Amino acid sequence: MALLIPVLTGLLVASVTVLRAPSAAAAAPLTVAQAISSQSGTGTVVGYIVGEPTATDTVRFSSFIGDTALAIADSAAETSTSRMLYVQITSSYRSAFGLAGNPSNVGRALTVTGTLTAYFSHAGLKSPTAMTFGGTATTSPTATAGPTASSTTDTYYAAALGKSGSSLKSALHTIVSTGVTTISYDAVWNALKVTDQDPANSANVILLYSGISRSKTLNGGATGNWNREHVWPQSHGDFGTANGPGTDLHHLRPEDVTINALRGNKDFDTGGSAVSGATGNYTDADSWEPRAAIKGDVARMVFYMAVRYEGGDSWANLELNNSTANGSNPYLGKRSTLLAWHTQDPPTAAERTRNQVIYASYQHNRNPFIDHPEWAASIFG
Ligand SMILES: [Ca+2]
Ligand SMILES: [Ca+2]
Repeated sequence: MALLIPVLTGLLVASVTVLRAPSAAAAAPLTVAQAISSQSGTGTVVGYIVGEPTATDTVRFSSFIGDTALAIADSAAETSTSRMLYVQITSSYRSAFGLAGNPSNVGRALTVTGTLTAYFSHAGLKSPTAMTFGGTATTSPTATAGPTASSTTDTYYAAALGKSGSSLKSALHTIVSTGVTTISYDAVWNALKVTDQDPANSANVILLYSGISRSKTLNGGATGNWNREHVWPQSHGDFGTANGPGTDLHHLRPEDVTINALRGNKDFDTGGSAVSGATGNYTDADSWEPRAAIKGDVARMVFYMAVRYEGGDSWANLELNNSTANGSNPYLGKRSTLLAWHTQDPPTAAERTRNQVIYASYQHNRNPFIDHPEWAASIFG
């Protein structure tokens, strides 16, 4: 029995470590204290919302007057402004995070990514690129899916950390193109049954645009079936379905046959008429607007494609541009709209889990823009 105790203690420690891992997966979050002491570059910070800063040394803890700034701290009970980080709330985040409109947000955990720089002449974070409630992923699927600790993704991205712009893109291209396993187009069917399984019903997959849960067994080409949607259309670069971009799980998703055909090879942009059978999606002659919950997912999928495929192999150099008339050119638009969608709809735990499953079980490469949302603006902004 005496021998068992250290073993059990060891197991407990190991369990705790595994459960903690997902919370650190996104971008090695900083504490508020760390963010206050390293006011440079971009970073992801986790803290508790404590109030609304109105001046360098003044924070309101109630009776809020605006939606443009937050004070966060490592303790939800913090009252000293010297231990708070002042966070700018830009327009797209105000309705959800502003305290005048949402006073009950006080006390909630916040994960925010942005530029670590003075705000109100105080340690701050400005120009956020992602803001979510909670300390990032806390669900268990990623805990069992494999290594997602920050140390692991930091190792994966080691050659990219600290870079920006074209040098960041170049480093990421090498990282996501090295040691990759490609799968056949036929193997994509079974892979999607795993990567896109309905978390509430293991017999079903979730269809990307329509959001419908449908039986895994209804894969095929008939009306009422689901098939393999290429979020980066095959014709934009003419890559077909040989092992490569046409079978890359990072942008392949299940979709209803009819809805898939309606999307066709359109570029992405806002506007158009509501799509029958896919609530929240809109389309017109030259563009497709996905529903709100997947706008960011779509953006990050095509960001990945533009970095993964650079023309140095047998495939076209895929690139984003601001056109919605790309036809069969190896380009996809509209870059500015996709960047806005990426900001509006930051990565969720489910999206991170999908990335991890592709990495661990299929392709052995990752989508960097799910792990490091702040890299999108640096490369495509
Ligand atoms: Ca989403
Ligand atoms: Ca490219």
